[in-house]
Amino acid sequence: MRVITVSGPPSVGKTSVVLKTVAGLAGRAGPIGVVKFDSLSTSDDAIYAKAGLPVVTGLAGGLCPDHFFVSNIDDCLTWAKKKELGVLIAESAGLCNRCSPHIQGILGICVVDALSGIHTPRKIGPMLKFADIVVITKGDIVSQAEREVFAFNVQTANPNAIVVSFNGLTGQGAAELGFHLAQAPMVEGLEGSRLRFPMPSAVCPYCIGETLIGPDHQRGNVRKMSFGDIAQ
Ligand SMILES: Nc1nc2c(ncn2[C@@H]2O[C@H](COP(=O)(O)OP(=O)(O)OP(=O)(O)O)[C@@H](O)[C@H]2O)c(=O)[nH]1
Ligand SMILES: [Zn+2]
Ligand SMILES: [Zn+2]
Repeated sequence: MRVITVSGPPSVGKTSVVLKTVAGLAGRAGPIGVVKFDSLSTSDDAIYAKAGLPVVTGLAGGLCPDHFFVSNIDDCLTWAKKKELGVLIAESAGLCNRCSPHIQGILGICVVDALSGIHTPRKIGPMLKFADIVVITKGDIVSQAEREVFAFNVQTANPNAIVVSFNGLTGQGAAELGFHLAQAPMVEGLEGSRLRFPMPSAVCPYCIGETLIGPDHQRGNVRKMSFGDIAQ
């Protein structure tokens, strides 16, 4: 089975990119299914189901969606095998710019939109830096100059990435992305595979339920800001 991770900030066009690309594959890589990871809620499952794709949803709740992803992705492969899928696409909304779902030996795609501002590519972190392919959507609603600077900044943040411009409304770019998807590496399971980036554990008092503010309540993994020459 081929496994592909598609990550990116909310509403950049991940689902649109997946649906347009999959439609162009016309079964070349076997039946395709999707697992959608999000934090609190999603309606993507209904959209994928309407397109005839088997889909399962994982909501991370209080956890970082990428930590939740890596704790569950192997079970998703088991599900996909039972469904006899040829391709499993894992769509995850990257809400935490410190983490990333990309796994060694698995095709990793990061979707960003050109609307998000030309400095965004270097703010996104490992989700973009460690992707094999960076897809840029919504180029249709920015100027030519912004499109070019944005693409340049993406390539600077991740010099090894294949950068694909994609229009999620028309499907322009789907043939190019489909070509790469159809060649994604085959994997049997992920037991023993490694993430490309060690995710920060970030267990601070507020991660474990603290709500009170002030130094008496900030024990453990707390990092304080520096205010230059103004003593605190
Ligand atoms: N103009 C324009 N709109 C786009 C493009 N790609 C996607 N959209 C629109 O952007 C909105 C969000 O698209 P989705 O595909 O749902 O985005 P997503 O990243 O899957 O969203 P979440 O999974 O909810 O985080 C929709 O209204 C799409 O029609 C594009 O290239 N150009
Ligand atoms: Zn989506
Ligand atoms: Zn995280």
